[in-house]
Amino acid sequence: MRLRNLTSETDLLAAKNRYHMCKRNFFLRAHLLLVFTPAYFPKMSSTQEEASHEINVKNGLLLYHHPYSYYSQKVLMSLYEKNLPFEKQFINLVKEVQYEPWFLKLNPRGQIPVLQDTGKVIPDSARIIDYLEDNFSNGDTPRLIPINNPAVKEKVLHFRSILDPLPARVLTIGSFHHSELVHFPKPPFVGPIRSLLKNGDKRIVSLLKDLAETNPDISLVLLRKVAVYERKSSTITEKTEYLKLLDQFDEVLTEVENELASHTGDKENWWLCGDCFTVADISLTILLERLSQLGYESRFWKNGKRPYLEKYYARVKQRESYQKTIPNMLFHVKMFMSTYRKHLTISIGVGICAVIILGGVYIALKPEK
Ligand SMILES: N[C@@H](CCC(=O)N[C@@H](CS)C(=O)NCC(=O)O)C(=O)O
Repeated sequence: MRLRNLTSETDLLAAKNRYHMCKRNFFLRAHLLLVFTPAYFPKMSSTQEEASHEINVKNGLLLYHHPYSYYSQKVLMSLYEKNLPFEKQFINLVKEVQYEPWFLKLNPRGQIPVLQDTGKVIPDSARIIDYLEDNFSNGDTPRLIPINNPAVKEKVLHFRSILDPLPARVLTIGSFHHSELVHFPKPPFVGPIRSLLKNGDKRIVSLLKDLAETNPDISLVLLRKVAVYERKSSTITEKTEYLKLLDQFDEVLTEVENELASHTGDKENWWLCGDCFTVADISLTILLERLSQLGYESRFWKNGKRPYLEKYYARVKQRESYQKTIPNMLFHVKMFMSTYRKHLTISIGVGICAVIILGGVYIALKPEK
């Protein structure tokens, strides 16, 4: 009996100890979690390559870019297609790094992409692609504009001339104003990014006007950019005008579809203009990618609307250059966490605090057995 009592007293003591240990561990773990939460958010060291905010003079090719930028993607895909070694410097458009004085020295328009070839600076995607074509087209670096076949070259230049002027920015921002026109937009054009970009133009116009005042040497370039933003603003916001713009995309894609449909027999495996992948294919790929990300696949090619285009898009996604250029889901997650690091840390911190307080109250008030 006494032994049994002793055992039950020891059990009681052990249970009490376990209960207090548990309580201490709970607070210790919660505290550690709270302290180290920010460390779990990657700083994008490998993907985002946070800019050093200065001109980076190095030997070789250096591309100032953003992985989501339409025009940067064209250059990236060209560099990968040509197997050229190059370095990248991330320009954070969200933080408006493109308007910092050091970057305006590189490109007074405050736009990416910009290529630096040791001391030479080349802005504008089309100019960069032509520069690469003129200066790096031998051995392992294939031509993206064929020179030996005049008929193919003419076709490449024609498709480039109708694809390149399609206004990607207006298409993109307009889709956020008329979201009833799109179906299932994909990352990165989901969630808070949509409202960030939708409302970004007004802020950029006033920033450009301020910059033009403080930088008289480049004010003409900056004010010209303001004029373009203001001229395009009704196409973005007015639905009838925006629909007319979508018609322009339709017209171009119909011409592309007809060309692809004509590739029969031994031309079955052709790309847009011939058996070689060219700059016209790069322009088309990046356009299809953007339309898909915005949620326009069913409007422009899915459900039997343009079957050849649909097949082409599925095929081009298999190319290594596409996979290296277009960010994947893991990248989107990292980018999102990095952009909204502060907000996420605060929300999770608040959440954990609430759990600690409620957990503490529960444990403290729970009657001891
Ligand atoms: N014509 C230029 C257009 C470049 C362009 O519009 N870049 C966008 C990113 S896709 C940009 O830098 N936007 C930032 C801004 O204008 O503030 C090209 O082909 O490179």
